[in-house]
Amino acid sequence: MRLFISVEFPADILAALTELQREIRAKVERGRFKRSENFHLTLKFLGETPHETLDRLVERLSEAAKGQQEFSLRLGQVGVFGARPPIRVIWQGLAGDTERLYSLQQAVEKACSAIGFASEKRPYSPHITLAQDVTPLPGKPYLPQSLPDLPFSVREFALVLSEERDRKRLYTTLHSFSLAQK
Ligand code: 2AM
Repeated sequence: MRLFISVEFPADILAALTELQREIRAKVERGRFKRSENFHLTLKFLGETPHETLDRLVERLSEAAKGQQEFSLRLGQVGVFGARPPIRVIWQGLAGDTERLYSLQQAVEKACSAIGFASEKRPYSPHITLAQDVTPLPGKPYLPQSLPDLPFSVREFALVLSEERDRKRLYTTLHSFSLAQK
């Protein structure tokens, strides 16, 4: 099973991300645009995982969640990875209580490495992928200029199954983990 761990968004954030994606789409020649129901913030990518690891993983993640408090985020800057066309990723960044986000990511990382998942070597770079392999129009700015100021609460995170079905990427939440209340 191909798995990852992520934070999911409320409907107003999904709508704002969809609107940003629509704006970008209208300003570029082409690109791959993530389906809006698939927007999420990855905390850890686990990759192919044996079924028998699932119980231990859920147990460790439940413990990690209990030690982390709910917090608030909002949408931050839009940026790119791999700026030379075709642009590898256009992403939406996060602002707000990012200290707690980093703390949560580290707790998740620790829980996973305790049961044998390889630790991520690269520094955590929280982002929401909006588009990939984007060819911009020559001389035309493609990043949105203004951003909605929408705070949202992070009260849980999810263990997600990633599958390819009918040539579409399908994400299914297998388990949600509630954070400690403030
Ligand atoms: P991305 O948004 O930058 O593509 C499911 O694939 C999620 O795990 C995506 O959000 C993806 O990030 C993230 N991810 C992190 N490392 C990955 C990897 N090595 N392969 C695929 N996805 C990865």
